[in-house]
Amino acid sequence: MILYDYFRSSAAYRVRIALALKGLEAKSVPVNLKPTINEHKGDAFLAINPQGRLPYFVDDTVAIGQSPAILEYLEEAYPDVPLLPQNIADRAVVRQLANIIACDVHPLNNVSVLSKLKQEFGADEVAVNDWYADWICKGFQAFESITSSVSGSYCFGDKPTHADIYLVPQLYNARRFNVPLDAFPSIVRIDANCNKLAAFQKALPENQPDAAV
Ligand SMILES: N[C@@H](CCC(=O)N[C@@H](CS)C(=O)NCC(=O)O)C(=O)O
Repeated sequence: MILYDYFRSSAAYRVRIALALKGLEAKSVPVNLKPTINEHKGDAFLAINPQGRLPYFVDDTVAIGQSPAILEYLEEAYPDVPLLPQNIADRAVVRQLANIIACDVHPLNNVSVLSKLKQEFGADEVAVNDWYADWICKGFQAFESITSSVSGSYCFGDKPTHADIYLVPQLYNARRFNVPLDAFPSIVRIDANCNKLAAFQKALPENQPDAAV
């Protein structure tokens, strides 16, 4: 297994958590997303993933991008430690939570979106930070409201699911950008519970080999 990764990529962070929870080891191949380096836009990486984004994952004959596709693949190929509930209705709620972040928060706060705001729309640092916080808060308001009624120790009941796997990296980013979290007590409590688990600690950005570079 190979995971093309960058320590600060929150989409790759999701996959690192899922691999660790399932007890799977992937060889990490760092691809530097730093705007001054842009390794993901170079020919070598584009030949691997034409979309030029992380994560990208290889397992035997399977080679795929898009963290939701990778997480669903891992779920089906390695079901021993399930990260979705058994019941169809419960799975749908977990996917609803995951998609609040995957579809409605993260795409608007991506590096390329923030760069375009700065370079083509003249947004300064304050405006960009405001944009970033706004989309996180809108997503977190909905997430907080839904998870408050279905959570136990984790977002859905007492076992980690895809909902936690999407939440924790997004919360990590929210802290990096100093987004106030007082309005989200359930989210903050669940994040603290997740980060007590060795799998979540192993996946932390600061614990990746390229973090020191
Ligand atoms: N929906 C994709 C998003 C992937 C994505 O945009 N990854 C970011 C890093 S978190 C990236 O590679 N950004 C490069 C860019 O925006 O140019 C997924 O979940 O895998």
